[in-house]
Amino acid sequence: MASLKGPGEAKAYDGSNLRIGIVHARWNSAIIDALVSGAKQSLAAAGVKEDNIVVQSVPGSYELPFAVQRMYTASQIQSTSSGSGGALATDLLSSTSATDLTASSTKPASAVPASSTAPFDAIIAVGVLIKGETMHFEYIAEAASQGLMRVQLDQGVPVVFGLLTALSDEQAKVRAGLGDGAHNHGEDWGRAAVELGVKKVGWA
Ligand code: DLZ
Repeated sequence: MASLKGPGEAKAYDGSNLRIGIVHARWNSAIIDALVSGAKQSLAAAGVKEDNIVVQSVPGSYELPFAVQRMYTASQIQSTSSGSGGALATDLLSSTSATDLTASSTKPASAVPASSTAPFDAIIAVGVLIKGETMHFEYIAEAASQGLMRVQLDQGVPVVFGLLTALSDEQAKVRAGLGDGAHNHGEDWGRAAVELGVKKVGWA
């Protein structure tokens, strides 16, 4: 029987026009590496070009909201100053009509160069918090969660919540696909980034 949990049936969205950022914390790096790798696999499977996936890191999860905010605004500046990227971004925005919402993007893959300078279509924030003896876990989880939500609403860019809040090492490992039958949540985050990147315009 299919599991009750999870994102439901996955539709295939075409990510070949997208530019996606990944920013990850370095705390608990073995688990982080597996999650980032899972996210990148899903992005590649959806057609996102390798050169259009930009990966940055920060020390810990507490730094994620600031990093996402800077990554996105820097990509906007880069896009307007490089000319072609700005034009490309405008072109892409106007190319997706409201009726495209659940369909794959209709733009030909060749429309986006292998290495784009357009603003990010979505950013995945990846962190792993494992509960310890102090209150760090609670404070960082709360601050990072609120901060990531604030950034996506303030900036108008989809931010995928790739923050594991595990009560034990084992819980974190299982959610990073490390172990028999374990599911890598990073794969879901990659798919979520593509879906939101495709859908982010034309909600009217
Ligand atoms: C300090 C701290 C602790 C105790 N635990 C974690 C953790 O489990 N996962 C994580 O991503 N970061 C942790 N950090 C680091 C903070 O997120 C942050 O990097 C520092 O407090 C510096 O601002």
